[in-house]
Amino acid sequence: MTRTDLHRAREALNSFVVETPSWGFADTGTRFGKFFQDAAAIDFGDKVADAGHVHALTGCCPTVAVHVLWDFKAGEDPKAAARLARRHGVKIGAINPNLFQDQAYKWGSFGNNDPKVRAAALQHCVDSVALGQAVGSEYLSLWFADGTNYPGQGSIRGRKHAFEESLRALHAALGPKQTMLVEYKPFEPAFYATDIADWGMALLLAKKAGPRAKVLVDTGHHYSGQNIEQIVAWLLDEDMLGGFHFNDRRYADDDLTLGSIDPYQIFRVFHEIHAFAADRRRWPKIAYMIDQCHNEKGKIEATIQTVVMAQELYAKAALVDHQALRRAQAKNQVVDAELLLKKAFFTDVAPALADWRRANSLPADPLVAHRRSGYERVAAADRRRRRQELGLTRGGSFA
Ligand code: RM4
Ligand code: MN
Ligand code: MN
Repeated sequence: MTRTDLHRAREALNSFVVETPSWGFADTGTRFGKFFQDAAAIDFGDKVADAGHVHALTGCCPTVAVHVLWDFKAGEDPKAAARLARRHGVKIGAINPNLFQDQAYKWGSFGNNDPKVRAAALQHCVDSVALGQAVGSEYLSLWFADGTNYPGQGSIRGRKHAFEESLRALHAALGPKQTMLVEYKPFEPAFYATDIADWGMALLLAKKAGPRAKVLVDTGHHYSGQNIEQIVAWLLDEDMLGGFHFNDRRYADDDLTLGSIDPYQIFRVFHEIHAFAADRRRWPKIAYMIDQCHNEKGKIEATIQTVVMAQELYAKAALVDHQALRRAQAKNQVVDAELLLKKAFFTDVAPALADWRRANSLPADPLVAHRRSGYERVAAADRRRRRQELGLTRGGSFA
């Protein structure tokens, strides 16, 4: 790395934080089964302890996203949860309402044709807004499982209108410092027509909802071959990119470790963000979040691996020479332009990461430090015992 490269990469790392998901530390699985891991988090206390441990080792994960029904018990004081998180060195980040688990949502939540179910779904979201205010969270992160499975099953336009109405009502309930993120997903669990199936639909709905509604891009929620960085560039240009859910995919919504399949894809996404910042001379406000569930890898190891990969790719993307790129683009020098991206992508940013970690009194290699720390062994022994006491010893299955 040149001196300029080192400087650029370090600057980039200084401003990069990524949020871990509480559910990524717990025993989650595939639709067909769940394989318990001794060290997996059992309750919210375990989840924030794990998130705090990841932050202590990586120095760039100060917040943890929560899923309302999985992390909060009815009647519980949310401020107590925020205090617990803080004791472990992290803050509560995005609040994710749950609009898919309850039996009432068989025919959808915001898109349901029963106004009573729509009202209950909206109320749950409004309660989640209040919860967010109580814990000082900036983001309400919305994902809807809504849609239909067969042609003719529902009115596509009718459902669109229902979404417009509820999202507008929800936007009106936001506090002045809150932003709502609208996530899209092409299919699953609805296999014929998901109500918010792509970024165009999410964009339209967010625009209609109000100025503090933005689009959330889950990297796994795209068809194979879709150009995600182009979507990102368009959303940035419209000031409508609110955040990311990071994961990687090979086929569909696989929730694999970020960069495990195609690291260049994530680099290109980061490049669009750096290029936007270079052109506009301002950094867009983006919530970088992880959305991964690991069934085979250790939860903490996979999370650390993800965070380190995100830092590496973000630092690499910071190395693109934007002036040279603009010149090459102006002269249609295709090869030179492409090579500028490739050069940055293939630069070894290890020295910059080492520097940055040293400057922040962090371990040189967070994964190695985690393995040496004994955290997992202690957590496994403690949680194995508690799981036995609670009778949580049987694996879940599909039927
Ligand atoms: C979805 C989507 C959401 C997540 C749920 C559990 O596929 O990615 O973000 O909250 O899964
Ligand atoms: Mn997601
Ligand atoms: Mn997903």
